[in-house]
Amino acid sequence: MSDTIFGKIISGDIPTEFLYEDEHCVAINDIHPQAPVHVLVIPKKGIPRLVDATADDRDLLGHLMLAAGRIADQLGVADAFRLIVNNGAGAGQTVFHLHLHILAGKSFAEGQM
Ligand code: IU
Repeated sequence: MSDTIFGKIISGDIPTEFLYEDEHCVAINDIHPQAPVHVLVIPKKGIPRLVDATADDRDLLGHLMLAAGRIADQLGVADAFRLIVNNGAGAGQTVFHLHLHILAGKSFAEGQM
């Protein structure tokens, strides 16, 4: 667990609806959606940034990717979604508990980030 808003969501201190939950991660709607579908996939383990993950986290990182695909499928956007990890404040990371953004439901123009 981490002492961040996501740690508190996962521990239940801040009650939040989970769109998905398994042994290793949860998914929630982003509070400030940047697209019609904007879901965060959050590991229960509180790794601050992607670069803080170690070889011990290899299975967990794979699990998160697979979970993101399943969640996108559940949400009906499996054919067109974007998966983003912001690593570090300079890249726009604001919550220092690793998470994947699933973005979908709008057109992502070719070549644009
Ligand atoms: P970032 O990659 O650290 O920038 O993403 C953090 C996201 O968490 C961002 O999109 C926020 O809108 C979102 N979020 C949230 O869903 N609920 C919250 O209580 C807080 C942030 I604080």
